[in-house]
Amino acid sequence: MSQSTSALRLKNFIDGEFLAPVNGKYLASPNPATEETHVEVPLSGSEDVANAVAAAKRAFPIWSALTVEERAKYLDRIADLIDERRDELVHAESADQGKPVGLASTLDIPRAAYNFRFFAGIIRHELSVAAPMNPKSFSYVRREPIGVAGLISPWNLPIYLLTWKIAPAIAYGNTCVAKPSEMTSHTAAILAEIFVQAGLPKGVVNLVFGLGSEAGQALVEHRDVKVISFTGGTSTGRKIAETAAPQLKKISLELGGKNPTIVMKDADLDRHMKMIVRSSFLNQGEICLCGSRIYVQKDRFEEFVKRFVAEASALKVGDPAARDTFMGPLVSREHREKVLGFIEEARAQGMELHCGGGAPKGLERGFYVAPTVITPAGKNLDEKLKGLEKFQGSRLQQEEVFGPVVTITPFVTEDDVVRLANGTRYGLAATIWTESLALAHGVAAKLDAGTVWVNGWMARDLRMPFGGFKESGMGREGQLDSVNVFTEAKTVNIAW
Ligand code: TXE
Repeated sequence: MSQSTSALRLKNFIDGEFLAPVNGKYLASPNPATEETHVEVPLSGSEDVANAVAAAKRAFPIWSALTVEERAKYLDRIADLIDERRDELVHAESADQGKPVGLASTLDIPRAAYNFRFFAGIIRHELSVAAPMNPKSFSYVRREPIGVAGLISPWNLPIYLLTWKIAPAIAYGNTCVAKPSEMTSHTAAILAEIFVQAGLPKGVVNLVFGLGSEAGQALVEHRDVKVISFTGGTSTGRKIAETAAPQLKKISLELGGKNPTIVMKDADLDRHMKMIVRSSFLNQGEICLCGSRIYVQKDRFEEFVKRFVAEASALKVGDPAARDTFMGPLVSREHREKVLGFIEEARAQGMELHCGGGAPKGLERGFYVAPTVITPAGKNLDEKLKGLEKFQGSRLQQEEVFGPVVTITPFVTEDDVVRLANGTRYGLAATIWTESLALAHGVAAKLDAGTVWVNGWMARDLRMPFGGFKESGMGREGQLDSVNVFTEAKTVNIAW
């Protein structure tokens, strides 16, 4: 905690006003590349949350009574303003999170604008179900907004994921209180200015900054918050579910992943290697969809490891403000320690480290970790195959590292790889790399994963359901699914 005067001090956004937290306390949030304080984040408490929820509750009757077209126009205006302030948002996101500006300008910020445009389009075109029951009656479905939505988002894709929640929540007529991650709140504060510029009625979106255990917990506990949409770690998701359950509050949870990348022996590596590497290390591996367990059919294992390590070692790691940087620093010192802890444990267990393992040379300042590739213990392929079960049970193969660390494991048959791929408590995403259509369909059908990509990665079609199997989440979001999260369905039957 600090009270330094040079860093920008953020304010909560409640009822259209920019307000200091009631307790006057702030958290210093560092720039991960320089370790210097980048912004000071309000350490809001339950009073701030209560004020924000009350404002959202007051705004609800007016906002929910607007026509679809009126609400869609606000969303379009917000999207246009995000585009207009794109450079400012890119630099704020990069300095706050550590992601390279090249990525923020091509992925995070355009997607934030698109989230609003997408849901504006959806509500304009959405139809509801109606069906005749007999010659003298028919039924139809009304989709009604729920009220105040609580939106809790993480630090890895800060504005991208925050807007993925705000846009559908308000598109469907709800008002909301959002709590961004305490580690990356800067772009959310700029978004609040955009809401004012767009003329969004006060109280429709409120932003309360602070710790998960305080502001986040208070938001989930609040009785007037009728639905919670959360993206973050699995253990936090479990805590939120426990808090929400006694109130029977609606929740949607997008949680962690330990995603398998399945490389069959017929994979076209000349075409796809760059994408496989990208899927492992984009955003420093801090994307819940990154592949972190690569399984390669044994015939191609040695070749694959060699080519993958060469590509990974050549990635440009460094200053996230430089245009040609591929990987910046990790989000925080604590997270870097956690990631390095996994690598140390792997070393201690005799696993083979092929590259990375610590900060790249010359990048001792900042929370950098070089792209790291690990294979099972053993001098050759046969020894590695023998130790497979033990390797599969290791913490490195079972827990989400959420950093630039991947394992490469050989496998023999299709059945083996399906068993290994499904052998964790997670089930968010998977990729399959093969030239065989039959194999692709067959393996995709057997995987425990909310999304399976074949010969590609991160192609996000927002109309499709997004979410996880097993402990990777509860519920889905996306075109037909966000409507379920953010509305109640009411069936009306009319007889005459
Ligand atoms: O996330 P948290 P953390 C994974 C990743 C990472 C781990 C922990 O493995 O190492 O989770 O990261 C708020 N009530 N992912 O600790 O705590 C918190 O303030 C209400 C995967 O940073 O889950 C923040 O706004 N809210 C992931 C949000 O929850 C609470 C992205 C997420 O933080 C709360 C991030 C509480 N009791 C981490 N406690 C993904 N799936 O993309 C915390 N929060």
